[in-house]
Amino acid sequence: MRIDIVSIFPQYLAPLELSLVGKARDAGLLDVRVHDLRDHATDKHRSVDDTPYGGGPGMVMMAEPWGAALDAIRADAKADPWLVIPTPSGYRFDQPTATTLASHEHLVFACGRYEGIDARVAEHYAARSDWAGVLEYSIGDYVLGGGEAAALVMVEAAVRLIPGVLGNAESAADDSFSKEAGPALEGPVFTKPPKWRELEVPEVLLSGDHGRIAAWRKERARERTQQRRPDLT
Ligand code: 6GU
Repeated sequence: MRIDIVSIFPQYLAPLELSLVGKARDAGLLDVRVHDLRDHATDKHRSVDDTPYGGGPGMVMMAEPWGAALDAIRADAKADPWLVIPTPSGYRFDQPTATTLASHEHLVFACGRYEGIDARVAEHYAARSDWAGVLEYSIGDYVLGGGEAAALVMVEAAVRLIPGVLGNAESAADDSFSKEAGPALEGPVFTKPPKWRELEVPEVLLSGDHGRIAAWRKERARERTQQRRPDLT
């Protein structure tokens, strides 16, 4: 899988060198390239934003630098890419969405700042036959300063679903929100020692009775989901 990310803060994407995503890159399962939008600005101040038509507060990112940056990525790509635009005005990004993203050969994330990107950019790339489509996603009901943190979230959620990225021991099958687990949250987990600061690990987990353990875990997950996320039941 290839992922390109365009931002005016390319250093914001440095965490993609670490941990799960960094290891997937080192293993050759993933090709990540980060680009500075300002490299595609046309004036000497390297401007990427301007005042909104119709008035109002804040600034809007201009179509021209975005068009130049995205066309340069397409010229260098093998497959028709999907354009992913993180925005609080987008469709909800959830686990099924992550699974869909993980199935695509090439993703390009356009990280906006300010009041967002001129709407003609999404419209243009949705109509381009050499792009697979345009996807506008929000990661939750709160407002971030820009799309970079949301892109980090979406990339990590998708990359861990690429075959070979997770080891067998850490398989995604029984995650909270995975299809196999149903829409339940996962319950509490414990490791050694069996007693820590007067707190003991639940006896059933030390019993070796796999049937009782599975039933106990299922009940704790059900309780927790009811308490914390009744909307998922
Ligand atoms: Cl994708 N972007 C921004 N700026 N804020 C958000 C978001 C995205 N999702 C939730 N809030």
